[in-house]
Amino acid sequence: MPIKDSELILNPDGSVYHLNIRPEHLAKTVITVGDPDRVDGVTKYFDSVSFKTRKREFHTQTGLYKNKPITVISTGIGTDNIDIVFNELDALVNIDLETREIKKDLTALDIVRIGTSGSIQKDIPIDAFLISEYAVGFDSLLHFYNSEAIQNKDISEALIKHTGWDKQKSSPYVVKGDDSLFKKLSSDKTHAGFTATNVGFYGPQGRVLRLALQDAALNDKLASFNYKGLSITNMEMETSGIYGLAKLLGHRALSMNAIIANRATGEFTKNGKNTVDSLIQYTLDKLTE
Ligand code: R1P
Repeated sequence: MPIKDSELILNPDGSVYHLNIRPEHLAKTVITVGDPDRVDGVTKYFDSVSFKTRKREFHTQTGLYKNKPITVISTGIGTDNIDIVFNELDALVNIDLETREIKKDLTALDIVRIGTSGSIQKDIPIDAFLISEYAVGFDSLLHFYNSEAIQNKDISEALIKHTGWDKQKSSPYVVKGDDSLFKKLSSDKTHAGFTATNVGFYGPQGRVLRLALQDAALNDKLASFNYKGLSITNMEMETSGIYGLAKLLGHRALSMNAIIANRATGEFTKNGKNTVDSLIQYTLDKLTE
C-alpha cells in the first residue's frame, strides 16, 4: 500500500517536507549538529561541497571529506526536531518516493551527533570530549512508538526508584548507542558516558532563574545514581531521541559531546568555540581512519 500524501509529505520538487532534500542529496554517513551555523564549521574542513539547502532550522550540506561522502545537517534543539529529521532521513533511503512504497532492501545510515553538553560529574571537566554509550530520555518521544523491545527497562526502573520519579513527568527511557561506532570513535581523548536528554534547558535541567523546581534535588539524585557501575554523566537535549529512532529504524547512531559546562562545579568554558572545533576535527578524522 502506498503511503498517503498526508503521511509522507513531499514538496513540489520531490524533496521531503521539512528537510528539503531529495535522495540523491544524501550521503550514507550523516553528521547532525544542533546549531544551523555549525554546519559550515564542519564542512569548512571538506575537500568539496556539492549540495546546500536550508529550511527553518534544518541546514544541510553534502560533500567529500578525504574522499568520503558525508552529509551534515542541523536539527535545531530538542527531540521533537529529532523525530522530524530521523523520519525524513530514513524516508530518503528506505521509501521509494515515486511509488511511496517501503523498499525491499533497506539501507542503514551511520549518523553521528556533534553537540554541546553540560557535565553533572566533578571529574568530567569542561572542554572534555564525551561519547554517549547510553542515553536516558526524559522527553516522551520514544513512548509514542512501539519501542519496548529496544529499551533498557532494568536501568530506567532502577532510576525511577532512585529518584522517586514524579509520575506527572514522562517516564524515563534508556537506550544504547551503536557499539561499532562507539569503538571506532573512542580513544584516550574521550570519556564514555551515560547521557541524560532533557525536555528543556532551564527547569528540566535543574536551572533556577525565577521559577522554583518541582524537585530541586533531581540533579543531585541523577548524579548519585549508579546501576552496576553505570553513572549518569551529562545533560543535553537530543541523544535519547537519536538513539531510540536510529535503533527502531535500523540505523547506527552515536552522540559526541563537547562538555562546555560543569553543573557540579558551576563552571562554564571560556574556550567553547575551540572545544567544539576540536571535536569536529577529531570526529571527521576518526570517521575516515
Ligand atoms: C542547548 O543550548 C542546545 O545545546 C546542546 C543541547 O543538546 C541543545 O540542543 O546541543 P547543540 O550544541 O548541538 O545544540
